[in-house]
Amino acid sequence: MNKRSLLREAISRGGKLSLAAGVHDGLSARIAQDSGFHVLWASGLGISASYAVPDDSILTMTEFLNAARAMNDATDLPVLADCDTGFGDAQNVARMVDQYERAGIAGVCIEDKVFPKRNSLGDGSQDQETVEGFCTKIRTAKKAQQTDDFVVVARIETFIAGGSKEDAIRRADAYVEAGADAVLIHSKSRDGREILDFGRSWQRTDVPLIAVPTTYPDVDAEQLRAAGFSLAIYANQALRASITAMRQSLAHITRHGSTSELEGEIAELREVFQLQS
Ligand code: SPV
Ligand code: MG
Repeated sequence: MNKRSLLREAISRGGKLSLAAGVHDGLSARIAQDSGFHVLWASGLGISASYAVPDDSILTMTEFLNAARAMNDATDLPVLADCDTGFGDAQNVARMVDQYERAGIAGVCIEDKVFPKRNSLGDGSQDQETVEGFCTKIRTAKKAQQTDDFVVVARIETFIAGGSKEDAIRRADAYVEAGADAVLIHSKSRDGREILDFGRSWQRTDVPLIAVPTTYPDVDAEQLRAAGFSLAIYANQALRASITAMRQSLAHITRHGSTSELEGEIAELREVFQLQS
């Protein structure tokens, strides 16, 4: 099965929940594959963090694409690439689809914010794209794709913007009508109730539904599945785990002036070589 079909299969609804890992390079992609994930999320936050720049439309499309390509080349898993706003207007979306599809990326996700976007979980507010403006982007993306099974995910930022469930449902229906293959409903609520409520209320049970359980960690996979979600994206846990591990190990060296006690705690070189092979 090609990777586009693998992604379609992973996100398809039918009572199961697939898991995506947010990764930022080939190495993290391989570790996600070894850990049993079904899909790789080429995280804009993760890739931006790997350059130590904000996730605020700072990197270019080419920089994001190169990172997604490294993940794709390093694994057998399908990559769903976080493409922010599509890196500009509808014209940018057309080129983005052309380039990502040529690179073998299985699908792209675009979000209904205006360019330049800011990370959804930060403090600042951000204008949402008009429904019609975003539908134009989706129609453009679907027209630009060359293979039938390339996946275009529409991401709704209504809850991030403080909007209502009714607005989110209206947008979901419009985006599907415009051709979106799946809907990602984002939220930064602490309890995840608005997400579960959306999942239970949205009538289009034939369209894949995706959640990003970052700020509501107490909502587990089973609750998401029962509410109708077919993919959960654990978008930044690998990145955050690596930051903690690097900080602890490097601080140990400057504190102790030796690695003798650290050796047992960090990956052996043999494991590094194995991940590279
Ligand atoms: C990302 O991983 O870049 C995402 C998810 O888009 S979030 O950071 O929650 O916006
Ligand atoms: Mg992102």
